[in-house]
Amino acid sequence: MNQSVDLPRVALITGITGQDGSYLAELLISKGYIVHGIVRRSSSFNTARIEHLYADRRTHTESRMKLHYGDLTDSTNLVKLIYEIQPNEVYNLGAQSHVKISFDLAEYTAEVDAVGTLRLLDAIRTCNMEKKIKFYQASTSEMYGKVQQIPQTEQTPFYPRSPYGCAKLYAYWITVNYREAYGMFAVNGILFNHESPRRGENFVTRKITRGVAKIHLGQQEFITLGNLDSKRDWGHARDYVEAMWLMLQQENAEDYVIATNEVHSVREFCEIAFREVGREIEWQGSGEQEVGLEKASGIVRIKIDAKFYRPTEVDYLQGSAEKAYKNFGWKPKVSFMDLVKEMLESDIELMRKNPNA
Ligand code: NDP
Ligand code: GDR
Repeated sequence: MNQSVDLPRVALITGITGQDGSYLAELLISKGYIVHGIVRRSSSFNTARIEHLYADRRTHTESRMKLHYGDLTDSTNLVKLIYEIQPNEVYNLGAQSHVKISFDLAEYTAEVDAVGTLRLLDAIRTCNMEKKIKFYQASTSEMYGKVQQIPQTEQTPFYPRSPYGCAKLYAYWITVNYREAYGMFAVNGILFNHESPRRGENFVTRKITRGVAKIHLGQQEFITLGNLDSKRDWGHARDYVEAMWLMLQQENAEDYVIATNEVHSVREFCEIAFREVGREIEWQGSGEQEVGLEKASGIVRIKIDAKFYRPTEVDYLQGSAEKAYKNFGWKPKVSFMDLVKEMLESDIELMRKNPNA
C-alpha cells in the first residue's frame, strides 16, 4: 500500500493572523490539512483572528495548526521554516496590505510585499523544493489601478496607482517568472476587494459598519471618511479563500481573477449600512465640505476629511471571474447585501458587549 496516500497534506500560510489567513486556515483544517502559520513578533497579542482555532479539538489532539515566528523580511528564517515544515502548499498572504498607508511606508511596503515574495520563492528553491511545492501569491485588483478596461480580466493591462500596487505588481511578475524559469507550480490569484466581520478596522467597509453600529447604539455621533465616489467590487473573504485553494488543486498553474462583477460606491455602502439600522442618509454640499445627514433628525452622521484621500486614487474596479468559473466552477456565494448585513450584525454585537472595541 502507498503510505503517502494516508499522509495529511501540509500547508504553510504567511499572513495567517490576517483576515484571509484566518479563513484559509479554517478551510484547510476542515479539509484535513496540517496548517503551519507564520506570525510576526509583536508587543501585544496579534492572533485574535485565529484564537478560536486553538479551541478546536483538532488543533490540540491532532496538532492541526502550528505557529512559527517569522517575517517576510527575514530570508534565513524563511529558508529554515520551509526546510523544517516541508509543505506541499505555500500561501503567501503576508503583506503590508493598506493602500493609503503604503504612501507613508513606501519602502517598507516594497520590502515586504515585493521583495518578501521573492525571498519566499527563493527560500523554496534554496531547499530544492521548487518541483514539490505549490505556491499561491496574493495578487490584487490594485494592480489594474487606472481604468483601462471594464470589467477587468486576466488579460487587462496593469497600471498601479500606489506604492502598494507597484510592490504587488513586482510580486505578480516574479511569481510568473519563477513558474516559467524553474517550472514551479506558482499561481497568482488576482483578488478584488473582499471583506468580512474580520476585516481590519481601517479599511473602508469595516470602518463604516463599526461606525454605524456605534451610532446605532448611541456610542458615537458621526463617521469621518475620505473619497465617497470610488467604486469597488466587494465580495466575502470566506468565498475568496476557497478560490485560493481551488487554484492550487488544478492540473495547470494559471493566474485567475476572483471577483463578483458587481460594483458599488463607498457612498452607496454608507447608505445601505445606515438603512440596515433604519436610518436614511441624505447628502449635502460637495468635496471636503460634503456631509451625510440623517433625514429624520438632520444630525450629521458622515463627515469628510482630506487626510483619508489618497495622492492617487483607484476610481473603479470591477472584475470578471469567468475563467475561474469555467475552469473550476468558482462563483461567489454571499451577496453584497448579505455581506453588509453580516458585518453590521457582527459589529453591533461586538459594540454591545464592549463599547470600547
Ligand atoms: P491583512 O492586512 O488582514 O493581513 C495581512 C497579514 O500579513 C497579517 O497576518 C500580517 O501580520 C501579515 N504581515 C504583515 N507584514 C508582514 C511581514 N513583514 N512578514 C510577515 N507577515 C506580515 O490582509 P488580508 O487578509 O485582507 O489580505 C491577505 C493578502 O491578500 C494580502 O497580501 C493582501 O495584500 C492581499 N489582498 C487582499 C485583498 C482584500 O480585499 N482583502 C484583495 C487582494 C489582495 P499582523 O497580523 O501581525 O499584522
Ligand atoms: P482598497 O480598500 O484601497 O480598495 O484596498 P480600502 O477599504 O482601504 O479603500 C476602498 C476605497 O474607499 C475609499 N475610502 C476610504 N478608505 C479607507 N481605508 N478609509 C476611509 O476613511 C475611506 N474613505 C473613502 C478609498 O479611497 C478607496 O477608494 C483593499 C486592500 O485590502 C488591499 O490590500 C487589496 O489589495 C485591495 O483592497 C483589493
